[in-house]
Amino acid sequence: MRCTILTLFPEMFPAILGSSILGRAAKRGLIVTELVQIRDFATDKHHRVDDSPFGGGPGMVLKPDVLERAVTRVKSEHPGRVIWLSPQGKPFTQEDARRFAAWPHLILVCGHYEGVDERWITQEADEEISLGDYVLTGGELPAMVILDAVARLIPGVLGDAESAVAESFGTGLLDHPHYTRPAHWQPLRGGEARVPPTLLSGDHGAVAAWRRRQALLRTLIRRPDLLQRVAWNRHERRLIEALAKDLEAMENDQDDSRSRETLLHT
Ligand code: 4GS
Repeated sequence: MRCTILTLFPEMFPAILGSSILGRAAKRGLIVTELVQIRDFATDKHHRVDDSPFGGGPGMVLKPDVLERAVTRVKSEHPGRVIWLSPQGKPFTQEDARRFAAWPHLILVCGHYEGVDERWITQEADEEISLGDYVLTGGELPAMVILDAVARLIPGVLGDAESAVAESFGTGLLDHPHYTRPAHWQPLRGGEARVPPTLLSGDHGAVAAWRRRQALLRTLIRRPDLLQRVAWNRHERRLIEALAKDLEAMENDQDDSRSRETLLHT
């Protein structure tokens, strides 16, 4: 897979692209990343990439013609789809990561200042994507996040041990809790320290069932919105409804001093 990133700050990328799993994927040729300096496509002698907004007001706006020239050069070498990163875009999800992983060439364009001339988005961007409801200083971190989420879905990028982790959000649920040695840990500050006994039982069926229930419970409590997105089978639907009923009963029981999250450790 090829990914081209258009940015005013290409020096922000090498540490991320060259380290860990992304670095290994690049060395193996599984992903090819190209950084393009937007400023190289300015035509005036001061290499201006931005200008003041029509209508007045503070801040600067990226010039549409400069980005157009940059994207045209990139596409002339390898046709691809253009993603503009901004808080006005569609919130990025794992489903988008799966979609982008199937494209041969992903072109990510990082904004700065107040943004870009809206006509460029209309003319040149195939999609506008947001990393979340907060304001960053530039689109570089969102581009790195998207590339990271996409790269790990490309066959061969993850090793076997890492692939197991791909299961968690792939199911549409939050991950279940994890525990490791020591089985008996005495935290200096006190508090919950027990490993759920099922995980120590050696009963693989019981462990799988416990994890599934925990993942469902956590999702119900923390992110019920996620449950709407997936087409559950009849068995799963019944399990979700039973757990939701348990939760509701706990909430209605005034004498039950346990928090809902306590269910997660039983
Ligand atoms: C995001 C975001 C962002 C918006 C870039 C203000 C500089 C900044 N980009 N998801 N101008 N959230 N961009 O905050 O994608």
